[in-house]
Amino acid sequence: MIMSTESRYQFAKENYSKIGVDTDAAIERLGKIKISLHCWQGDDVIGFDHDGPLTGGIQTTGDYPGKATTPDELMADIDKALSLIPGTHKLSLHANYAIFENGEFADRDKLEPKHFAKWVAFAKERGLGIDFNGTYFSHPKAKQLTLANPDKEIRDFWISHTKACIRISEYFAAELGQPVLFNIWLPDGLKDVPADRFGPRRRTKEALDEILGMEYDKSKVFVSLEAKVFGIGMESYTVGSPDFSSLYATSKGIVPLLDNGHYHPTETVSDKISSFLLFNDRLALHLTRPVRWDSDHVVLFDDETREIAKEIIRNDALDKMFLGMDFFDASINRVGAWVVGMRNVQKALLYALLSPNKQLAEMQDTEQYSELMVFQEELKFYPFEDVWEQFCEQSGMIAGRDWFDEIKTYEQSVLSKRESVIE
Ligand code: RNT
Ligand code: ZN
Repeated sequence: MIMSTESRYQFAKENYSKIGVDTDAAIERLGKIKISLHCWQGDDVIGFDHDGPLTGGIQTTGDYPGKATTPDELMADIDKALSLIPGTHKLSLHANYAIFENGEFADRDKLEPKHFAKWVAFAKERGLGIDFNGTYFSHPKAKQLTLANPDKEIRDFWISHTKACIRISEYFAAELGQPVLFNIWLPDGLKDVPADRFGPRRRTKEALDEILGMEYDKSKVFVSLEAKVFGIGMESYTVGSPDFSSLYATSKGIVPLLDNGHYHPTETVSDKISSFLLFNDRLALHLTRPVRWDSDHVVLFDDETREIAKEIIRNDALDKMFLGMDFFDASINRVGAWVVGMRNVQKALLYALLSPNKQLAEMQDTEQYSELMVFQEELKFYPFEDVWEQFCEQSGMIAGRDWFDEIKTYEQSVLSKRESVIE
């Protein structure tokens, strides 16, 4: 006998209710969680303001055909991805995705809201929010050091860039009526053993202080600082290390941003979240998948992603979090990569929402460690899939892998016809 989605869901609902979990409530909560879709997966982090390669200690690998090379192409690809992702989300833009019209150009220190007007129109039409990122790489003034540069002129350039970005973030917030996360990730570092670790960090601290001294609406724009342990060509010293960035963000009352590809391989962001929540009002995440290093592979429904989701849900921290994705795989269909990553984050959150968190914590507090292990293992076999299917159906989305047929059709009819492929 083949059971309908509805009867399978009823069966799952009953099973979960026996352990005190309300599946309807979980689905409802999941439907409201916004995740920021990172625009840079669509074009290998190139953007529209320079011709040169991607620099700054990060790299994309692969040459899958059909990447977006114009704003219209990128927007069409984002639309395709969004059409296969349940819910209404946010778009994470980088400053180098400014759209210049009629031959106009503005360098990064001179960016203005009008250079993002097309993105605002795009977001408005789709009910999306926007998060923003300063771009301190792929630029002649970002050879090795930006805010840490000993040359005041270069430091000032990047200070101006950041201030311009904060003003643009205010514009996004005002236009879209939603708070904006503005993230600063600095690639500054050195390939070899430094002679002075203090100086570059002091200069960075002072530059950030100067930036944050500007007037901006702190109830609408949340500035975050992203920590990192190393970059390509910056193996020996990273100015914005985890210690520097966390201490700076926490002491200044801005938002720490944890990217789960930015730590030593046996460190986990899931273990860091609770500590940050104790000392910060807000916390931002870049969800990614590091394979042996900061490789920025597509997010999977894997142990660490689930563990991160559990920390958010069981600490009741959803309202404090900014969730964004950050990966760039150029070796596979880029639109499909977005969809898999977003859906996996949603699956991990659903998995966490379907966990009897109070009961489990009680077992820990009463030292029932064997029971706790047995129960946690058993939960892995609960009918999670049926609840996911119900969630997708309610959102008007395909639950199983058949959504990929749409990506294949899009590849045949759109991606494979792009100039970059035909040339
Ligand atoms: C780099 C950081 C940063 C970038 C994006 C493009 O290691 O993770 O967040 O990936 O800003
Ligand atoms: Zn990141």
